[in-house]
Amino acid sequence: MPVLVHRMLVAVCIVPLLGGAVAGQKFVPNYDESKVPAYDLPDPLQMSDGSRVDTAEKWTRLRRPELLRLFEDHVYGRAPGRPEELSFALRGCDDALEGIAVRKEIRIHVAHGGRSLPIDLLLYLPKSRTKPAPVFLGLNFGGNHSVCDDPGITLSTAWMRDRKGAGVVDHRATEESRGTSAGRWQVPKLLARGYGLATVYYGDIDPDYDDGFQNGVHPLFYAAGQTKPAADEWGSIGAWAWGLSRAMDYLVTDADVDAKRVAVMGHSRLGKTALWAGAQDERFALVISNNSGCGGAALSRREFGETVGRINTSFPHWFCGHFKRYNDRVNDLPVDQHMLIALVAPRPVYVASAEKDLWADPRGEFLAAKGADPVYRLLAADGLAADEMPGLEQPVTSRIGYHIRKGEHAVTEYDWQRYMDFADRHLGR
Ligand code: GTR
Repeated sequence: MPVLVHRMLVAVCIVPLLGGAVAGQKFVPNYDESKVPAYDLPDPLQMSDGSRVDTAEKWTRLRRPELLRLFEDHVYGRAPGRPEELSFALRGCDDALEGIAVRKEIRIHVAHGGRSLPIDLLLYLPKSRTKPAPVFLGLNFGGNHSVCDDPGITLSTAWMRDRKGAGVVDHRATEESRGTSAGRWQVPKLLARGYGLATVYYGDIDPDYDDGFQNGVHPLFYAAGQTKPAADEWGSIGAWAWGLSRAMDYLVTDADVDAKRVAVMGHSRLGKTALWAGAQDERFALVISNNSGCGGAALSRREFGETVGRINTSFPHWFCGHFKRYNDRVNDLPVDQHMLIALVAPRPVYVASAEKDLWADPRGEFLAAKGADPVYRLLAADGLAADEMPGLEQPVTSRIGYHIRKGEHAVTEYDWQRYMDFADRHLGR
């Protein structure tokens, strides 16, 4: 039934530039709902051989693995599992933030194939906790020291994108960059509600630029003579998601963390990453996509705002080589992003949009959440309790959660309050 609902509309005229990959032509995003092309969404409850998935058992044994393979083969690429060597060194454990927090810094040491990579995890826990704390885990854009105004956090020395007003000079963080993303993380508010925060700078796992996969984690796993990932192997989003699982490998060893209540959260490209990590790694008890858009929570087939063709052109390193096949024929993709959300089922998942973030296609994010509903109904008898897109700041808090807030592409305190409410409700306090 919901598939029919999505058999949306109907545009007589489809602008030829929508795919964005026509050489030499400027990409013009479509922001007109009446120009969204007609499309059929693939059915998450139909196997590739055409048979129906009508039991939870068939979903878990056959369809879920099939869908994971399809996303690996066509979208994010296949990632390796745990590396040959994985160890954790506690580099600091101190009271912080005027006594409301314990701050730990952990170096995750990853080694494989004779090469190694350090990944630095920052963990805040509520000082007042009386038992292991539930934790939000997310990758950050600006270095661990950017998430909170805390002089005790080690300043990242890794390469970073130059970001205006973020205290980054010649691709390196300076003291001025401390706390520049504090509004995006709301650490004191999280602690006050009893949650911890675990975070890793995403560039520790793979620096976010297209260098042909010579730096970051990819080379650790090259076979003899291999110089870049094969067309069905991981790009950067696959690598960042892999890094989230390594952070989880640490969290399950920390007795101060309630590892059964770890929520993985991410914004934008890191929201795409959080969804892919949560889809694959069932240790994440809850998954949150904040304004993740194309290649995240938004339906690719709508070609509203950013498109597959456009994202593969601007960011050729994010997805696997095979994803580029679909630049101009998105309807041939064997999956769409509602199926990625469905892979989180039956665990709670939250999709958040922002009114002015049209590039990320808020309606496409809502429709993808809705498209995952039949899988949740089959497994959990609860899905998305909304047939229509809700109004601004009217959160839907069923097992698939959704809101659209006022404002721009960002993570705000409003978003965090909803995520904490959602975690309180679905993970228990
Ligand atoms: C944009 C990109 C989006 C989104 C965003 C971000 O440039 O087109 O897909 O990922 O970056 O991560 O901030």
